[in-house]
Amino acid sequence: MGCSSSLPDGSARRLSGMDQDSAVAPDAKNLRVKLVLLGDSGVGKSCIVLRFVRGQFDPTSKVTVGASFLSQTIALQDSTTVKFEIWDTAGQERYAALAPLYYRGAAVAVVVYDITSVDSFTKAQYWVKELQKHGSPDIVLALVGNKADLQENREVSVQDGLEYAEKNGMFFIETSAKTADNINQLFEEIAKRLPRPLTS
Ligand SMILES: Nc1nc2c(ncn2[C@@H]2O[C@H](COP(=O)(O)OP(=O)(O)O)[C@@H](O)[C@H]2O)c(=O)[nH]1
Ligand SMILES: [Mg+2]
Repeated sequence: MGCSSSLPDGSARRLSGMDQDSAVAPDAKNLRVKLVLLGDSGVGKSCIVLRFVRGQFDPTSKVTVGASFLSQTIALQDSTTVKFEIWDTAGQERYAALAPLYYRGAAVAVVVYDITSVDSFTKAQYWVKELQKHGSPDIVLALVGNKADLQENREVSVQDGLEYAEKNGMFFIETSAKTADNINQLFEEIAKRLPRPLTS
């Protein structure tokens, strides 16, 4: 069971290929960025996307089938707009060899773990290393501890997440796709950290 961010009503565009090129578009005021989510299956990646794009949380929805692609635009205080083209996996996270196809050209990678699973935190560190080795050199990396609503089952401390992120030059935040806690903040903070193209 999991969130499906690939909904059949047309707002989620499905693409058959996974190799679309898109870094930051060359317009200083209207940025367009490819954002990928990485992390263990079940940590809540699809739910985070669905919460951000639709404002919904549906714990009973079906598992995503096929790579899905959703977009959401936000406006920053300096009147810049950022259009996130969000790539959600359909479980390709299980196949490490396929991952480079998925994160190629990504301007942003959001590495997600579940605060109730130390194994998922270990897996997140694997993805960070992978992205440092093979991702775009100026990629913006965010580390997200999701399911922050499940405090009583916590296995990964805030401190551990924060320290790891700081050591690796990442932005860190804990979220809950269920309660919507920090979901918009996650994307706003990423938007602020994007490299801006030079204006001519
Ligand atoms: N309590 C809680 N459950 C969550 C949260 N986010 C996702 N889940 C649940 O975790 C499971 C996996 O979520 P999903 O988004 O499919 O994970 P993915 O495999 O990483 O895409 C589902 O049963 C969700 O209902 C959250 O923030 N809090
Ligand atoms: Mg998913």
